[in-house]
Amino acid sequence: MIWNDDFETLPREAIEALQFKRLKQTLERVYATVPFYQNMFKQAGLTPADIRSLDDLRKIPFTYKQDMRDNYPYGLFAVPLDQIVRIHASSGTTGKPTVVGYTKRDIDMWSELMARSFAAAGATSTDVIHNSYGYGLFTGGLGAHYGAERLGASVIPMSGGNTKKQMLIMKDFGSTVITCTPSYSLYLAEALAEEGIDPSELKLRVGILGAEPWSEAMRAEIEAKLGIKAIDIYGLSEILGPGVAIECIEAQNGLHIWEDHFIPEIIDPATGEVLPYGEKGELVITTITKEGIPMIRYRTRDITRILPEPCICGRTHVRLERLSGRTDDMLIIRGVNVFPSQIESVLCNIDGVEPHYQLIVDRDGNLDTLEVQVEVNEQVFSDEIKVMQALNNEIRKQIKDLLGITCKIRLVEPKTITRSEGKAQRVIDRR
Ligand code: DLL
Repeated sequence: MIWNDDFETLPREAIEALQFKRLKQTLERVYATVPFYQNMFKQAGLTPADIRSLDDLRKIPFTYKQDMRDNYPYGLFAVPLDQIVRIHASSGTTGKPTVVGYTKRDIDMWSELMARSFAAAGATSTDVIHNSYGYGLFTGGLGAHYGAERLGASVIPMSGGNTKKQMLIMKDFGSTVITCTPSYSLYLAEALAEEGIDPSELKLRVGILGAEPWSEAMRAEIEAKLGIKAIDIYGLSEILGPGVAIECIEAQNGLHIWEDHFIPEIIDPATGEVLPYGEKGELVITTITKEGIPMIRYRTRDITRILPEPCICGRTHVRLERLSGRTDDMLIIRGVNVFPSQIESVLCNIDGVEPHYQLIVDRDGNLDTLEVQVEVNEQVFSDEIKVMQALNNEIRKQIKDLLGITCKIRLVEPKTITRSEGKAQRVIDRR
């Protein structure tokens, strides 16, 4: 169902006109209120008046996560603190968290975009939405919660953890939609199987999964194991939280990015050059309606391409191809660029292994080494050693064929790789 026909099906020219109008307002506002942006414009020899078309956006320098750190905690806020009604933060792996603030209108806009996203995923006011994204500083829990309420659905604020209780509630309360990370949905599928609960005994029909990279092959696993449609949702706290882009249930092919609120660009991460639609590169996003902390040309570090072709669902907003990973998660193994999601695709398509894996990167002298640890299923585990050996060779060969690198495969016992309740940690880099 289309939640907001007026905006979601706007013709291209109307989207662009609206984007330009909102961009100008945003630029004028940040120039007037945020010293960081004022400096940035001055250093580039620009004022907001120099931006005369959408194309002129590329004259403006990029902003980076580091800029948020340098202005920690509130330096990039464009309104005084008394207008901020909510603060979230993302932990990140190094240093201080990045802090974001929302005005009342921002929360309203976010709820609206999340409701819109839920509707695109096929959820309606009759659904019971089981929200297993973590509540707290992470944007997943509250972001999905407010959106589900706006949709008019019945939301169960589960948060992460306590899988036994999650299962009980899911069954007894008749949850129809689950919101969580793809890795947690698999964990749940496994836990249900252990409890002897067949997914057909549940009312679950859709999973709205995101917050970490996953592959098409992983989607097939999740859909088969839980008997649901799995929908990919994207977002990041710096830009909003969940609800920046989502797949529609009609096509399940590419994530519509809500262009009446965000301007996406794809750039070459090495040179910063803007790439044409269809080419793969780093996603850069400009927010054009956010008040608390507007972001101009923010380097997301996420790798994707923009798919401008019309979609069968009738929405006119361009789609992002499934995100293949982050520039900073990309492993460089002996000169070859490897995304964990590529290895995941290989593993998910091989019989006998489970979609639970971890990549151990190390250095032996000057050589990078990659060990793929993956769980085998009970059947293979109890089989003869030669079955394991054949499987090992098969995985090694398929990875070599796909990526051109030789890696070590370690088949591990079922249920030995740590399960995640939030974002899965796929890579352990010991270099
Ligand atoms: O993960 C917001 C979110 C919550 C999105 C719930 C979807 C659902 P952060 O913690 O700031 O925010 O992490 C953002 O996670 O830059 C991507 O690298 C990654 N990411 C998020 N969604 C996807 C996805 C939330 N669907 C970072 N596919 C982003 C791949 C994703 N990566």
